[in-house]
Amino acid sequence: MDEPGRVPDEAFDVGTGFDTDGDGRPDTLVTVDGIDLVVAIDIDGDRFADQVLRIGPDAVVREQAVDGGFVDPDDPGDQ
Ligand SMILES: [Ca+2]
Ligand SMILES: [Ca+2]
Repeated sequence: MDEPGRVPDEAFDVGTGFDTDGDGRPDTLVTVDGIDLVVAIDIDGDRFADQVLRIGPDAVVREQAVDGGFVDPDDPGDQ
């Protein structure tokens, strides 16, 4: 089990999500992580989310880095 309140590091599979652009393939997954609403969006059609937005109870939208190539290389997480 993952720790509660924590989104797994692996890519979001949006295959169970919504098809928002009508091309027949799911591209957007909406889920809940603790008190945050998480919206995962697949942009390039490979079924894995390229953009993940977290919307907190304060309605502030935060973009979460996704392991898919556009994570900031200066991410201080390794320090
Ligand atoms: Ca689609
Ligand atoms: Ca993708």
